[in-house]
Amino acid sequence: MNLRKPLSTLVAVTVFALIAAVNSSAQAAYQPSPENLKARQQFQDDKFGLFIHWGVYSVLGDGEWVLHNRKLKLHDYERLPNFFDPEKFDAKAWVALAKAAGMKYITITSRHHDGFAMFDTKVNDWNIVKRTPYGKDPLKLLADEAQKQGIKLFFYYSQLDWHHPDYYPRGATAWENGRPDSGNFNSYIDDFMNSQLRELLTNYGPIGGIWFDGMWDKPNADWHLEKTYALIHRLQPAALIIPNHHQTPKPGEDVQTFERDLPGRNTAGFNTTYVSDALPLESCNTLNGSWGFDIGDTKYKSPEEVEEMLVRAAGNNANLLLNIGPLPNGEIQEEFQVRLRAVGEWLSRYGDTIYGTRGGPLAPADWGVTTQKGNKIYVHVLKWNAPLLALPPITKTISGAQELVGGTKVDVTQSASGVVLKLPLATGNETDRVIVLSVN
Ligand code: JFZ
Repeated sequence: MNLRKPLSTLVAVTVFALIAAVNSSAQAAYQPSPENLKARQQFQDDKFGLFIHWGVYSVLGDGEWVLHNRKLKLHDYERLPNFFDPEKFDAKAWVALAKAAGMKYITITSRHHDGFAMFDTKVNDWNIVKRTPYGKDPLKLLADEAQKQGIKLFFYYSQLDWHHPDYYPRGATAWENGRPDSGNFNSYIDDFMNSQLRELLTNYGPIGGIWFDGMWDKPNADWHLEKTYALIHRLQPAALIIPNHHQTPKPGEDVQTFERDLPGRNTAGFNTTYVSDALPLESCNTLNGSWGFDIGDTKYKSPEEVEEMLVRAAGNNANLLLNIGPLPNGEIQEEFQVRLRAVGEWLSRYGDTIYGTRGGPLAPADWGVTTQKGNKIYVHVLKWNAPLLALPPITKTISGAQELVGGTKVDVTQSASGVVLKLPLATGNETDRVIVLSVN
């Protein structure tokens, strides 16, 4: 080293080297555990989950944002738990419905932006056990039942809180709701939120993971993510962290999720176009137009629309997390049940081409998508009515092609310029015509 360099340069160089070292170790600090990596594979194999938005807001039948949308005072909103009494809630029936729909996991709101815990938290009394006539912990009942019926349970957890005084300084969605204009955000995260997370990761058996939402309310705040993520991974190494922050994944996160969108598409306008090639992907959407129960929302998607969403998600190498908002009395309305069961019936015939697959060799297109598993490529023809389908080249050699349903042989020609399939005639209005290619 040139000792004649001024001391200031030396110091600057040393400080720079130190910062670089600390930075790179922060990036490299998260090494997913073997359990976690295994859980990621399983998550990708599972492909289809049930999203549930359910809270005291359900009583008003005006969605989970009603507190904010109607600019209510907390003092008034706090009356709601007094008449939240889901006497018809039946954990066994909910889990059985998810299974009948062909879903492999459930992600339920442990608390939404109103901060109201739908579980037995000891950290404060803004929760279902303390404040409602129901007085029980539905998440515990659901966790036990999920365990029994062999389906995974994830907890949605809102980091954004419209009710807690320490959620301060407040974020983009703030309004004058009667909270004091002071509070300790560090305490909100470290003492309050992390204590609740500790409860969720300790008292409910093995859980699938935590689905975070709300960071977008204060995008520049320090959310102490490393600390929170480390806590979760320490308590349950296999639990997956799934953040709905609409940004590039950060260290410690295990799944990249896209809200009302296929990965990278950003038709919703608030997602990122960046798609991780390392993390499992998930796309969430609603069965009607709403997350929480909305009494005026009759925009139900048909089973065929849901099937197409699921197929397109799989072709994009992503899971589909499909939402329903149960009624305040704990029932799941008939319109949802009928549609979910129909999708499950369809999956009993088409599931092989979805579960356990990964995105196929061809880029998703308007005509359809491909999925793959072992030595099979599944060509999902969604929108194509002509007799010949010309596809881009596939590197693997195709040794045979047949229809999934019925097994009829399909004529296929493969050359350096592409693959041409002679499609069977469409018989009516099937959502998805699947051609199975055997490759080696
Ligand atoms: C969020 C929640 O606010 C919503 O209630 C629901 O739980 C959904 C799954 O997730 O939705 C968002 C979040 C952020 C934006 C839009 C919808 N955003 O930043 O535009």
